Amino acid sequence: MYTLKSKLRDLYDNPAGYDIISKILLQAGLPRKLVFNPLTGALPLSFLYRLTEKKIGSGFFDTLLALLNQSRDSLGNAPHEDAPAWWKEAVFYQIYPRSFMDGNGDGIGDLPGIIARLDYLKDLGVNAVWLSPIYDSPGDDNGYDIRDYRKIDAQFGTMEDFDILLKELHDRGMRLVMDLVVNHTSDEHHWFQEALHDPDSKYRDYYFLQKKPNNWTSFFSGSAWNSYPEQDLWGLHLFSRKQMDLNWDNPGLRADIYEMIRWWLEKGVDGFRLDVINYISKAQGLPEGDPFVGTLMGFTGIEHYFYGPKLHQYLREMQKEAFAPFEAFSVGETPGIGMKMGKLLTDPRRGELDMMFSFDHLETSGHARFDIYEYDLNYYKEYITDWMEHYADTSWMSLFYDNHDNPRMLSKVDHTHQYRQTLAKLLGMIQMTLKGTPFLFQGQELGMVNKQFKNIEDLRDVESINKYWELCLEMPTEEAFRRILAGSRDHARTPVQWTAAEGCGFTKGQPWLGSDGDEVTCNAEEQQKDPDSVLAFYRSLIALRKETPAFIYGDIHFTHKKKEKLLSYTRSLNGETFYAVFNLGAAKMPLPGDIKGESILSNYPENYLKLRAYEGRIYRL
Ligand code: ISL
Ligand code: CA
Repeated sequence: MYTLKSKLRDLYDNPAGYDIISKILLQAGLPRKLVFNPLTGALPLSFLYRLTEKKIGSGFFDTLLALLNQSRDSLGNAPHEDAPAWWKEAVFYQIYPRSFMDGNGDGIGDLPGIIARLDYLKDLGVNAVWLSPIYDSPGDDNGYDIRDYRKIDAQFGTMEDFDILLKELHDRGMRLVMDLVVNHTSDEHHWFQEALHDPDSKYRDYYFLQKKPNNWTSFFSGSAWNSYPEQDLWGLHLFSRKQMDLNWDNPGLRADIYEMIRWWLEKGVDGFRLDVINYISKAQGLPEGDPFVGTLMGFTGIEHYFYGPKLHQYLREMQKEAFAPFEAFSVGETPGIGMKMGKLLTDPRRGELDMMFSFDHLETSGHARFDIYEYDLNYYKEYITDWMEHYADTSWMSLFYDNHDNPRMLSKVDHTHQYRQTLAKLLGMIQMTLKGTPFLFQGQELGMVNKQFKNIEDLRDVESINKYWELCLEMPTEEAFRRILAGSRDHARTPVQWTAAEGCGFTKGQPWLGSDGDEVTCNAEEQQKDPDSVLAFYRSLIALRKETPAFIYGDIHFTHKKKEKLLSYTRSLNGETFYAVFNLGAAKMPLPGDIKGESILSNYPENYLKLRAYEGRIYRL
C-alpha cells in the first residue's frame, strides 16, 4: 500500500504515480528539469503534502493514493527489437473532412472532394490517411457525435463514395485509418433514444442514466449532466450536451462495439484512431470529483475516468475481439496520459494499443491551451529527449504538432509569423527525422497558420463558443475573445488553402468556416510551382524519410543535451549515420563543433558558419 510516508521515488516507480506527480508539478509551472530531478526522490509524499497543503488540500492526496493503490501494473523495462510494421514506416496525413475539399459547392468538404485530391497526397508522398469522422451525425461536435456508426453522413456523401475512396487510396498504395468514437454517441443514436424512453430497454444500461447527477464538469463547459425531467433522469456527457457517455461496464455494449469495428475492418479499412479511448472506464458508482484536482486541471471528476480501473482490461479485450483478427492498426487518442502510463498502453508485449497520441508537448510548463503565451521550443527539446530515451525503448512513438483540436504549432511558437516558412520547414525536419511515426495535419505542409478571426460570430466550434460565454461572465468581452483566439480549435479547421481564389479553391460556395485572406499568399497552387516553398520542402523531406531506413528504424542518440535551444541527434542503422542539428530559437548560435560529413538538407539556402534563426541541417556522416 502507498501512504503519505511513501518516498517520492517509490511513487515514481508506479507508472501512474510517475505521470500524475510530474503532471501536477508541470501544471504548477515547475521546470521539467526540476520535476525529474532524482534528488527529490528521497522525500516522502508527506513533504509534498506539507509544501502544498494550503493550495492543494488533502483530498488530492487521498485521490492520488487511491489511484496508485488501484493501479499496480508495473513496467517490464527490457527494451526490445522493433518488429517491422507498415505503420512504423508510414507518413500519416490527417484529413478533417469538413475542411479538406468540397466537391459539390455547398461549402462543406466531402468524400468526392477528398477523392479529387488524392493525387495531391500521392505527390506529397504520404502513404496513410487518418480520416476524422464521416459517420452519420447531427454535427454538434462536427461528427464526433455519431448517430449511426454504419452510415455515411449525407453531407459527406454516400457509402458508395466511401467505397470508392477506400479503393482509390489502396490503388495508390495508401492506407486508410478511420476515427473510432466509442466513448460516447450522439443523443440521437437509437441506443440512447431507446435507453431514455424505455426503462426496460436493454440499452438503458448502455449509458449513465441515473436519478442524481454528481459534480463532474464537461470539457465543453458547465455540468457534465443533462436533466431529463420527464423521465426523472440525469444523463452523463463529458463532452457536449449531445455526446452521451457509453457505459463500457455493460458487456452487451462492448460486444456491439466490437462487432461494429469488425464490420468496418471487413470492408478493408486498415485501422482506427481511437477517440478519447482512455476515458472509457469510469470508477464504480461515479464518485464525486476532488475540487482541487478539478481547479488544477480545469475539469472536475477527471481522476475518476482518465485512467479508469478497467481501461487495460477493455483495451486488451477490444484488441483480441476486433483488431487482432484483422491485424488492424490502432492509435489511441489519450489526453492526460503521460509517459509511463502510456508505456503500459502501448508496450507491444501487452496487447493493448499499437500507438498513442500524448499531448504533453503541446503546451509548455505552467500553461494551458487558452493561455496567451509564446511556446518555447526548448521545452519540446526536453520533452522529446525524455520520451525518446524513456518511452521509445519499449513503445513506438507518434510524432505530431497539429491536429483538429489545437491551434497551429507554427503560430504558437512565432506569434508574428516573422519566421513562418523557415519555422514550418524546421518543424517538418524534426518531425521527419525523429524516431516514430509522423502525423501531418492538413495544411501543415503549406505552412498554414492561425486565423485572424474578428469576433465570436466568426467561430463555429462548440467548445470555443461555450467557453467564450463562460469567460464573459468573469471578464470583459474583448479579453474573453483574446483568450478564445489563443486556444480555439477553429484555427486548424479553416478550409485548406488550395488556391488564391475566394473560397480558397476549397469550395465554389460559401465555406462553413471562413478564411482570413491568407490564401492569397499561402496556397498549394503557388507552392507547387515554387521549388523553395514549404510544400516542396515537405515533399523532399517525406521522400528522404521513406528512402532512408535509418530515419525509421535507426537508433537515436542525443548530443548537446545541456545546450539551450540546440536540438541535435544522430540516427544510425547498419553502418549508416545521420546527424541532425536544429536551432530552436531566433538568435544565431555557433555550429556545434562535432559536425562532420556532408550536409544533405537545410531550411536555409546556403551554408554559413553559424546556425541562423530556426535553422536546421541534416548531415550524412
Ligand atoms: O478540447 C479538449 C479538452 O478541452 C481536448 O482535450 C479534446 O477534447 C480532447 O483531446 C478529446 O478530443 C477528441 O474528442 C472530442 C472531440 O471534440 C475532439 O475533436 C476529439 O479529437 C469528443 O469526441
Ligand atoms: Ca460538400
